[in-house]
Amino acid sequence: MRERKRRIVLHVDMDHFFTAIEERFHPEYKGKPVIVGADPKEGKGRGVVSTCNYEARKYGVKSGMPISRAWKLCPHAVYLRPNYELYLEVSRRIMEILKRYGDSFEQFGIDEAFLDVSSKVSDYEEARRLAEKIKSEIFEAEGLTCSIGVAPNKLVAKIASDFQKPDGLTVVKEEEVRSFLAPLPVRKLLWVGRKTEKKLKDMGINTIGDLANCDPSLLMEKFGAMGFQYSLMAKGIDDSPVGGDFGAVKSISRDRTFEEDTSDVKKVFETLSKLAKEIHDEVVGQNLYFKTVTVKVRYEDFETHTHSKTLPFLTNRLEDIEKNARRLLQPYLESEKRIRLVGVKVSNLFSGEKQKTLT
Ligand code: TTP
Ligand code: MG
Repeated sequence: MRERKRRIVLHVDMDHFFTAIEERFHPEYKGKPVIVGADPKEGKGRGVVSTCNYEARKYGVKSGMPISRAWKLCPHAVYLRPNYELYLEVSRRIMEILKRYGDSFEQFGIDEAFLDVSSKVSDYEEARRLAEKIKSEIFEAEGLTCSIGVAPNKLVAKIASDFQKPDGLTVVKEEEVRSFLAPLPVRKLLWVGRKTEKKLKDMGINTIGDLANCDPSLLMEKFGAMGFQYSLMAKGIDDSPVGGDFGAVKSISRDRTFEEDTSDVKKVFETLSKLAKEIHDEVVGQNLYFKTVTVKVRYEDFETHTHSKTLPFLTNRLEDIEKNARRLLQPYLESEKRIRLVGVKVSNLFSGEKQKTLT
């Protein structure tokens, strides 16, 4: 059997990123629950929580939850609207720090990155010290904490960074991978969404350990080729390179819930343009190119549709987001029903650095 090259990979994830930045610029918020997201309007607000700090999480508040629900759980929190420009600026500076530490580097979302440090350290003890150094450098430069996972690959490093949040550092050596993953719920694996989780549960598979012990051919019967992939993931096997594509999950999206359900086409298109602009800022800020544009629409009765177009070329232009989003949304505006929410997403992302080597 071909021997796999030994690797050491770090995954860095900033702690409660948006609220941590807000706290840093407003020390008076420290110790209080802080929530960044839509305007709660005394519980009547629409839209969702972007993120919240760990004080707010104690009350059960979570990313993606309706802001009205957050208000019920924690009315005395500090509620703030997001300031994406500021968050992107801080993100950019942190990524500059991280880049210097790896043989290769891959940003993953606004506040996460992978680093391959295989040639920089000779063992896991040295890797742990390097991770500590990175944590203190980010803290000194930005006053923010992060959590780091150290492991033989991206899959395990990502799960490890989440293991002792906030301000955590979890090292999983090669020989510890199976026992580290075994007790965790299957949902911790990237790609295992709610639907897959449910199907696995019906098969009596709850933990990653259960999944690892399941006959791969049984999984393939149920999930096709993906079943084999699940089996490998559950065993902690992942050869994907840092800086390579980590699958089709990478995307940038924004959505907006209207103050009141609307049939006003002009208003919907204006909102769509605003979302396109926000996404474009992030695309350019992260030096990315995209191929696929998706729109989402939710009607007043919560019926939800998404519709995508994959372009024949890579682009980073605002007009390619905006025009395609409009075109994709158009048919949904002909419905009798009023619209509650619209969203835009770009996916099939490629980094500009790679793009340069292609052309
Ligand atoms: P995450 O890293 O998922 O969350 P977090 O950094 O707030 O908290 P944690 O300590 O658990 O890592 O996302 C990073 C930022 O992305 C987050 O601060 C806000 C934004 N975000 C949204 O706007 N909507 C979402 O649904 C999620 C999950 C994140
Ligand atoms: Mg984070």
